[in-house]
Amino acid sequence: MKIPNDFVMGVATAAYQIEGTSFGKCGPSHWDSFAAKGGTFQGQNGDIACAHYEHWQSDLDLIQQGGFDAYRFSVAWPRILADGTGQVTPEGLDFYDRLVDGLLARGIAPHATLYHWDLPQALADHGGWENPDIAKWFTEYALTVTDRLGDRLESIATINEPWCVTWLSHFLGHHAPGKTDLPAASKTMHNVLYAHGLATQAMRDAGHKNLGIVLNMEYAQPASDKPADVKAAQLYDGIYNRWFIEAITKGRYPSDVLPYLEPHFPTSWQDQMPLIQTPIDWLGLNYYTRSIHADDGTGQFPFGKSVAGPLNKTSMGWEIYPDGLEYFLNRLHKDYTGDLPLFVTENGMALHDQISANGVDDTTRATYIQNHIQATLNARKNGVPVNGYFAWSVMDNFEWAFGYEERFGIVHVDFETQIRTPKSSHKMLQEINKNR
Ligand code: IFM
Repeated sequence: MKIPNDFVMGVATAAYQIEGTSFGKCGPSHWDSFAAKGGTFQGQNGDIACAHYEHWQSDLDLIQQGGFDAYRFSVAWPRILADGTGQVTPEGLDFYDRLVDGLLARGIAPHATLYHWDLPQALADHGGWENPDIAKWFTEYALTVTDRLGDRLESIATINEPWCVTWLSHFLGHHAPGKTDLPAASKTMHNVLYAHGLATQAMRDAGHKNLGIVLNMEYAQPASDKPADVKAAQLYDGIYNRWFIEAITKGRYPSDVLPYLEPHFPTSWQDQMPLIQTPIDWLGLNYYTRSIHADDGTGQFPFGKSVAGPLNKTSMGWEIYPDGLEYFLNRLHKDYTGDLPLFVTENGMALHDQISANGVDDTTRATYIQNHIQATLNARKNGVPVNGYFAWSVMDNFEWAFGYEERFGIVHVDFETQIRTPKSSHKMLQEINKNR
């Protein structure tokens, strides 16, 4: 596989999944409470995770040894502002300052995401993403971080995967705060975008460059041609794939989904749409899988349920479908983003890897990654301005509700000893990166 010279090859992680919140002076987040309430596998949490807060230098060495151009990491809001607003924790900013300088010293471009799900518990206690004040709180935090790091960041993303922040966490209940409540979910579906718009504008006014957001998309297909199945898949696509991008690029919400959510919106929501449409400089796409949808027979929104599909699956049961990535890159370019630069900001697969004296043979993951890089390059060949690919993830880590059971890393982590072992997928990427 030949990667164009100007195509960015990167790897990604997120703060709560790797750093270890017991190190440094990190405040509590709603993931700590969600785990304590049994929301995660065996109640596991991010207290220690990969102890990256202590091992960050050797972790950056592993990225450098892989020959990557770029590293996408996230900043932990509770490390910067333990209560979410007000008093800044200098140790938190110092940590990311060292990290960014460490990346630059190794010739790796730092791409920061401001919010990758670790909401300070103090803000969760005030309604979290349901409270319209979240936009103001998030903007204060965004400016605090970028004021310190912005001069050295290659790109800044406001929020990772708004669908997970909102629908997955407040309607499906799978992520913190674990709600299953349509009014709550509806509020968050608007507030998250308003927070993104307000913070983007404030950062741009402060002179920061290369501002974007990271959306996840899932290829949604109906289980059959029956109108009810087709409607279930279409609404899933509307909530998951169209809601956020349509608001950001066109300043409106999809007309098939809006009537179900609008009754629960803040009254002034329409006045906030222009700010939500604040221009961005790039868009990140996280892509993993496709899903199949059937009528759930309840006669109630959102009318559908996911059913198992026939394709090969990851250890999390996610169908492997690289064509979906090419499809979304083409669809984004054609229907929404035009000439806006796109990046695949996450892609990877969960496997129950076995470590032996010979290391970790994860050929299945290596093939998954290669096929998705190829899908990305196909879209680029078709004229889509997709400028990079970031593999998820640098190392095995805390996979949210699945705890440490599911491994996505290209580097194996022994969570007892914190020993890192590069897997064969790391070697494969190293070769690809070397042969450019
Ligand atoms: O681990 C997550 C990441 O935090 C966000 N995107 C999907 C990954 C795999 O589930």
